[in-house]
Amino acid sequence: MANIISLGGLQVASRDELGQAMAGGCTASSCGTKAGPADMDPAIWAKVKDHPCYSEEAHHYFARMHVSVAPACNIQCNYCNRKYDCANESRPGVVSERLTPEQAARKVLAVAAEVPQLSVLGIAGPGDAAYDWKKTKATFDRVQSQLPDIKLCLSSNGLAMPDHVEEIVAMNIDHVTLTINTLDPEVGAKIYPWVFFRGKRHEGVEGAAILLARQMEALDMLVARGVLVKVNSVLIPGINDAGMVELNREVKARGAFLHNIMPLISDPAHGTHFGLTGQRGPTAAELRAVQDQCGDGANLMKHCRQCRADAVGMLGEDRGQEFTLDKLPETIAEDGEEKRAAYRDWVARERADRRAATEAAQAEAAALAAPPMRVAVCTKGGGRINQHFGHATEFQIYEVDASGVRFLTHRRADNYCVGGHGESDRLTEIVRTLDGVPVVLCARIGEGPRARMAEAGIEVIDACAMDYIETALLDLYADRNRSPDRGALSA
Ligand code: CLF
Ligand code: SF4
Repeated sequence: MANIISLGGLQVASRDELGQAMAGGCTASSCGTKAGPADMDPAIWAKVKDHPCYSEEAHHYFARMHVSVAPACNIQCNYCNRKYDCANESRPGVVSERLTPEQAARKVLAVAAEVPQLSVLGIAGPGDAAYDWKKTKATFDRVQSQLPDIKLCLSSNGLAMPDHVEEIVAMNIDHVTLTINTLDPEVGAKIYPWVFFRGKRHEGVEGAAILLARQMEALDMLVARGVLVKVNSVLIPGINDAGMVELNREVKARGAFLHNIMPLISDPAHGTHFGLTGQRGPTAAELRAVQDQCGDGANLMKHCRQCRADAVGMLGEDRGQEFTLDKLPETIAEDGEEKRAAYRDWVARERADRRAATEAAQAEAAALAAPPMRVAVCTKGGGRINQHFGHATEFQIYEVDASGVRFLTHRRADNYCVGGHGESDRLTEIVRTLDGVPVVLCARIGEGPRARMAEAGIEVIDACAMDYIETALLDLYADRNRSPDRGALSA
């Protein structure tokens, strides 16, 4: 019987068919990501290549899932209301399903059987995975014994982390996120009203000083043992923004693998201290400015989606509602491991093809001397331009010039349906979302929306449908700067 592999609505009958289906009619390919196997130690590449958060390239191919099993927390953050998801690694607003370790393991098995892209299980709140360690460990132990190919990942405020580093290493957990918002206890006191440490509650600057010292201890211990540490920082205007560059330098000096500077999400409806007292989050421009200032610091993560604590799927999507406890099947399909192995084989071939094609396109673009171009891309994953403009819920923003292609950020846009109710409003919102980005590449667009976008000064091109993102961008850049008639990619 044919080996059916389901890829988010796409069903193909074998590894080769999977490759062909994803490749579509593409003639070009690419992958210009800096963080590839040529840029890092092979042992580190082996740890990050399938992790959608630790490798920008991997986020095009691999999915993560979170389970919420560790609700207890040992600190209070002013951006958190524990009735909601943990703001360290999730978007506040909706209560997650709290699971026992047994329930969580069942859910992971069910997802792994259905989603061949799944490569990582994370525990990321609400609560602290290191403080509520027994439940975290029980969950990871169960999953590891049944799904040894799934990587384990956890996120913590760091206070309890030094007590568990040896176990984390013994359990082969390669990825730990520490949320560190400042180096300064005075600033920390404005973020953390209290911490609970060694059986005692500590408030204000004293509590913040304990937390910050433990965070640095945890970072040092993990790095010394070869665990890849990502530092998350919540950017809070007027509170910790002035110290973010210094924090970036410090965590880089201590060996953090990535630094993820995330915007504060604050709303009175979330019931958080910051929400209720009117503390605002940063604008996109403020976030970008801080990230730009950190340009020479620790590698910055720019593709974070601030996931929910029960998120399932690729980073740009959330299939969590398909896998709530009540929807889990009685019997788990047995061919999940085979499907995941087939998918990984295909990704390895695809990556090699993409790199070779990018090198060729890059060679041509390298000879040109022109200003950088910003381009928005509609993609469903796989590193390709494979999404209809009307189905895009977010745009990935890239910059391309003679030195190559750089991913800048993603910008969210409401789901927009061609010909549907409110089309005009949605297009207006998309135009606003794409401020400063004059070109969009997508798989298809209707003539009406294309004309409307053109009126707003944004050119939408669907002539490179199914091409690899980087190759299409390099070809576009070369066409625009080589040819006075603006090149063959114009539709
Ligand atoms: Fe989850 Fe975090 Fe692991 Fe990723 S999320 S525990 S490192 S598997 Fe990723 Fe989500 Fe951003 Fe976190 S996109 S919020 S960085
Ligand atoms: Fe909330 Fe997470 Fe902070 Fe604990 S560490 S208070 S769960 S945001």
